Amino acid sequence: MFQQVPMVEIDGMKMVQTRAILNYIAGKHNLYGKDLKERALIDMYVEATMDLNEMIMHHPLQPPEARAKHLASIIEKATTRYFPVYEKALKDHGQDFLVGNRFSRADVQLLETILIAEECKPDILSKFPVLQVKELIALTVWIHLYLSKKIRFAIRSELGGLQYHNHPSLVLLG
Ligand SMILES: N[C@@H](CCC(=O)N[C@@H](CS)C(=O)NCC(=O)O)C(=O)O
Repeated sequence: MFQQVPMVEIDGMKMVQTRAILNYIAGKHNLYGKDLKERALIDMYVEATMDLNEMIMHHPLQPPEARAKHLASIIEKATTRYFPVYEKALKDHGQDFLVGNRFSRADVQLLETILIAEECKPDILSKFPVLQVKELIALTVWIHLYLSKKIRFAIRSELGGLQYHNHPSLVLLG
């Protein structure tokens, strides 16, 4: 539509715009809260993780002399602004999932952000024990889902063979 990727063919549509795609998949698979308030909270959590993702994605585009400062700023924001919110939310309500005591789009996005942030600093979760456990559980479930033949096939066929089939968000397509 706008001559851009990502583009996902799904349910007879050619969808573009990352957020539109992810919102559709989340709605379709019941991962977007039970009411408008849960959806709003999920959106807030998701948008915040995307803010951090964007900072990380822009890192390689920084001029060499600015990279160390930029990386320090990413780590500082991750550990003082973003991760404490998720750690506290999970700790306070004592549930396994961020919103409504059930798996949602916010949990998927948080896992993706944690994995990307760990590429910047492998021990970035060292002060976040609840997030460490959450990551471990999510990865176990994800690997289990991914290794199931049915899911791998579904992802490949829906994405027409694109190489994105091992992305955490896309495992949900199965
Ligand atoms: N807002 C869009 C941005 C998509 C975008 O910037 N795609 C880039 C690749 S990551 C692209 O297709 N660039 C080629 C172009 O704009 O001509 C989204 O979230 O999907």
